[in-house]
Amino acid sequence: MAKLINVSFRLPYKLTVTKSRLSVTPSVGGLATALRSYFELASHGEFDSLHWVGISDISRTVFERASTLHLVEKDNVVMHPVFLPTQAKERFYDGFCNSIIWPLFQYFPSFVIYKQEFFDEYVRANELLAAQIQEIFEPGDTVWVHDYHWMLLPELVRGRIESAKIGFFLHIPFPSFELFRMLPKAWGERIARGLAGADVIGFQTADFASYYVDSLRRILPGITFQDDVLTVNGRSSVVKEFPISIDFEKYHAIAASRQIRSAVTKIRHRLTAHKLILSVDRLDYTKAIFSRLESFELFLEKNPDMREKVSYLLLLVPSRETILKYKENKQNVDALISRINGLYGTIGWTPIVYMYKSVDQKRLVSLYAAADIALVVPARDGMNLVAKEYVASRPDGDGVLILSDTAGAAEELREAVLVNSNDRQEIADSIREGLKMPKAEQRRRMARMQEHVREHGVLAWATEFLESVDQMSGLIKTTT
Ligand code: ADQ
Repeated sequence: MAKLINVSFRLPYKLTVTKSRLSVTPSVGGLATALRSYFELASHGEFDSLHWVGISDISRTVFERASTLHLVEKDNVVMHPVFLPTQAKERFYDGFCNSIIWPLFQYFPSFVIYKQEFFDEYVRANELLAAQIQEIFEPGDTVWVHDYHWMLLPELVRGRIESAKIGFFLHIPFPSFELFRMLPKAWGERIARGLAGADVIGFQTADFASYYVDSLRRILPGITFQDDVLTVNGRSSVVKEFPISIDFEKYHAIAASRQIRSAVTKIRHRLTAHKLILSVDRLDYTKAIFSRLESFELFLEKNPDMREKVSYLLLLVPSRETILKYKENKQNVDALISRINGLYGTIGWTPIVYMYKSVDQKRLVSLYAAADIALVVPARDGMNLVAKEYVASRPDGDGVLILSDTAGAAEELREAVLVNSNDRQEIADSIREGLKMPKAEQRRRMARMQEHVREHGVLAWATEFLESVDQMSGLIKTTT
């Protein structure tokens, strides 16, 4: 009875307690969405059950008042919530994860707040998870660790269970050594070694994989790397790219449904402007919303003939609102939207339609399907699933994707209109180009992107990753 034990910061379902009753609702976010799709699609391969370890949204006291069990089961996923006291969670999550690793790995080094107590809490949280995994682990199980919150876990789990099959996947970029070396030496070493405890260390792109190997080489003497196999102290791991994806068919089918087609007609009818540009993001400084708005403003300034003929729908989901940089970013974005709308708006036309909330999947797909252009121009992104979701949600094969060349997705979606996220002039010109692009050209580009996303969906992603973990750990066992 082999289990797949997934580990991520968040559980795939959000736990809340109202009137002493525990309720369990799906979480929003790239990883949760992608993995839920995988488990809906797959017959779970060799696994009999899927377990998930992550940090609880509610405190231990509140949880225990509502549930007598230590785990929660929903849609065949057995969740093991781990509880962190408020201060520990702040230092670990807001602190080390999101005020150190997130900005550094996404090339915002001046946003990093270096504090030893953040790192200490990061170590403690990783140790706590390792203990939890050991408790539920049985021989034959596979542990799949996700993302930058748990970079010490592979080594910690390996230390407790030598024979465990362990995979690690990093959803965000791994930076070049020049950035990585900005971490205090002891922290960098722990992280680099921590990852090397896995049988497979997966990245979104081949560049990120090579940056990791390069950093490790400069930190630890005597490592070797050949044909994607890294060897540290006689122990081998596969290091390579596994670009994450989406459930193409699901988005495509929703977009083609009668319900969504009629929703699209309504959206277009309501917008007085003829053309619709859409952005969908978490409100995060790495998504470069501010400079995107400036680019749109530049477009309006340079193209007076297009005013009142285009609306820009900005759908932002609230994110990490307790962190100062996020609060500042939101204030700046809000102020810029009102300035642009105040300057260019008319009685019948609001240039930027701003929604600051999460919407459900059908609503999201109806917006993708209604948009002439998806403007996806983050400063840095490990992958960016929004770009792939837009491509999948175009059943008639038209639409224009404007995409940053610094998003991982740009490695695969080469037929998008690729731009530099800092080049406002280039983005403004691309908007004009996109609005004028003949349908035949749109279809030619979209067809190739759809073919790629269809063939490289989330099921293939997870299957290839898990098969690679299985092969690698088998190889290690037979050679030792
Ligand atoms: P994120 O930075 O969260 O993920 P992204 O890949 O764009 O970025 O995923 C966001 C997800 O949230 C998408 O599925 C999108 O549909 C959804 N979403 C965004 N805004 C929404 C809204 N207002 N309402 C509803 N849903 C919304 C991290 C990395 C990425 C990487 C993913 C997956 O930063 O680079 O692609 O993990 O590995």
